[in-house]
Amino acid sequence: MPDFCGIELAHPVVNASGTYDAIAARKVFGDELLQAFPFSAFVSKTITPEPRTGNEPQRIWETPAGMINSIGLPNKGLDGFLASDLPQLAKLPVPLIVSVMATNREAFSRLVQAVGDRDEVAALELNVSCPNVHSGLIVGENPDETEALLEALRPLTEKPLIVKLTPNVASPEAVAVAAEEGGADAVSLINTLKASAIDPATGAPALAAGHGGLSGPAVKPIALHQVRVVRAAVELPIVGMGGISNGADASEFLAAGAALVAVGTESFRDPGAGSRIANELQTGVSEAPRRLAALDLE
Ligand code: RRO
Repeated sequence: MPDFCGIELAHPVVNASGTYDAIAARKVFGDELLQAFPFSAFVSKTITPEPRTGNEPQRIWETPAGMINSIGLPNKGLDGFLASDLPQLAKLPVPLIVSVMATNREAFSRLVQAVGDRDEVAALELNVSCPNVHSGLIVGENPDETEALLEALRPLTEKPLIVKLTPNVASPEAVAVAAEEGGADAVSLINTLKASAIDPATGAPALAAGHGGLSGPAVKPIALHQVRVVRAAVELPIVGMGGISNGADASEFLAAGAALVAVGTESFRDPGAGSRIANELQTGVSEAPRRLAALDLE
């Protein structure tokens, strides 16, 4: 049984924030979902202080071995989350991690204080790495900003603070060190890689926002590399993610130094991926990786 920042988990597989809507899933699958919840902890979609409608469609575009999203952080805002989503998420049979994001330190503080005060919440993830919100500075791209943010937030709650790192920097390990020095309890990585697609039918950008973030098997080697360099730089536990679609992928992240793994894009294809991957990890048997069979790679 993994112990993650003092939270006991039944297995090491959680969801990547924003990739599994547990409230919608419960409506579709009914209470059966509560008996066979696919993840050992649930990480919420990121919330912001005020409600947001998100970006115009097209917001998702499939790519070879992955997808690009430009969702733009739609959410009910802090008050809507506390009143409407939190009571439903609290019924899930696993610990709840709430992902929060704001564009300045005061608003971040308000979120951390309000969410951290709730008994239903086991830990908070600080999303300092969303590629799809045009707020000027992305805090997580700058080690000094990251450390200063953590120093401001650390005293506001005793709950574990997990910092979600961006892959869109030359040295993610420098940001991880800054998070550790600022008082973070864990880091999670990777968020999505900045990416674009052109719709071949129109010759125009495929996503209404023009660009988005790439996830899925295509990003796995990059994610594994970043987990390795962050592992070498900090003592903090790591939640590793990026293109995990079976138990073999998950075990590579654990071997690279992650304490937990998160499943994101694969849940769009297989909503039960979390339990399948946890089971594959335990048995050591997962489906063979898909290969580029036409290429002679010897
Ligand atoms: O909502 C999004 O567009 C989004 C977020 Br907040 C994030 O952190 N990562 C991502 O790929 N998309």
